[in-house]
Amino acid sequence: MSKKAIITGITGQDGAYLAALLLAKGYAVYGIYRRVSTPNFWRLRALGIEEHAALTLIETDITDSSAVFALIESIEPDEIYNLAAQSFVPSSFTQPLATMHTNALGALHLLEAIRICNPKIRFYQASTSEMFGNTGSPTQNEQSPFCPCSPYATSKLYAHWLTINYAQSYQLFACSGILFNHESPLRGIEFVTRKITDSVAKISLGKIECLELGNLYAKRDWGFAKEYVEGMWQMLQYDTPETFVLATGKSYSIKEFVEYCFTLAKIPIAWENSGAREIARDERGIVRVRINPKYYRPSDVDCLIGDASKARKLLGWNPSCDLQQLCKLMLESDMQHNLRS
Ligand code: NAP
Ligand code: F7E
Repeated sequence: MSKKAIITGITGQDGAYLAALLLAKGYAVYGIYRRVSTPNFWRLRALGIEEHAALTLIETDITDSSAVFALIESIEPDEIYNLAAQSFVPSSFTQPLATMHTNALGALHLLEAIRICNPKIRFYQASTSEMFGNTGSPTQNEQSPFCPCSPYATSKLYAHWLTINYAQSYQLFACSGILFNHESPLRGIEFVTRKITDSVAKISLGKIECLELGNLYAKRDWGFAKEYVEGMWQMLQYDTPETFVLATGKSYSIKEFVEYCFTLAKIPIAWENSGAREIARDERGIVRVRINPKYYRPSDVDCLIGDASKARKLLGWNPSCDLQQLCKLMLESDMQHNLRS
């Protein structure tokens, strides 16, 4: 009989890629989405799995503990992947309580339901490199100290420790993946990589003139989402529940990502000025990038570089997509979208 997996956050970037992976492996997948006024299954459609016979979509808000209990009791899953979250860091500063409800209490509801209904269910918690914050260590692995810089990061740290605590206290197979930034053509448009690739595509097609950004000097370790969901699955197949970092080990600034994209689009740019007055002009002198201070955060993480040695050694996880390939993939996809719309 095929294994049954629940994925919370099925309408998000990782939810869609993970669903495609599990369906390809023969799982029966139960995708959890919350009620919204306009259905948002476009990512499942983009991957060609929206109508898959082994995919069942179920409306449940993970902030509702009774609904979460009922869900787990009725599905009787083998594995649960908790990907649902308010995942946009700036919104966590303006909506800290809602962020905490979903990201922290949502995980608690799932772990309690597993503990009470069936402690044999394997549980994956989507933890994040944001928990390291400005940690001070040059690279971050499973032993690095945490120093969260946002309500998002603190809410995720609660869920992370809760996952470890439930594994230790109740012998659950509950494990946590500390994933560094991972992107794709399915990334939400407000995250910086997709905002850049979409805007450069629009500039290249003459649809907009200029891209507005915040902190150009933050550095991130960016990988390809499709390779990261493979690691999530591998963690739940491992012998024991463990924490694993998934990352590429390379870090680039937002400014470097912008430069790669303009180079790929064959629009050479040159930078002028500094601070909030920094701009980039193209060869005709048109301003193509400018700073808008509204995109600055109350506090930001300066530099993240992950060390995924443990996942490479124990899981055999080995991502191959580098930043240049990722930029190309995302820019080409956004060129196609913008040509069609
Ligand atoms: P995403 O695209 O923002 O997807 C988040 C998903 O959570 C969406 O399906 C969203 O539904 C759903 N959701 C939000 N609140 C919910 C609620 N109350 N009940 C049920 N579902 C709810 O995020 P992602 O990039 O795929 O990331 C997946 C997970 O990994 C998240 O937990 C994120 O925090 C974490 N993570 C992401 C990264 C990264 O770089 N992508 C790195 C580390 C960790 P709607 O579509 O209705 O909004
Ligand atoms: O910002 C800077 C911004 O929003 C990256 C989430 O998936 O990854 C993601 O969180 C950096 C920050 O991602 C703009 O200040 C400059 O330093 O793309 P982002 P994030 O905050 O790193 C982690 C691992 C998660 O877990 C999260 O869920 O880019 N930046 N200018 C900007 N960022 C945005 N969004 N927009 C700008 O205009």
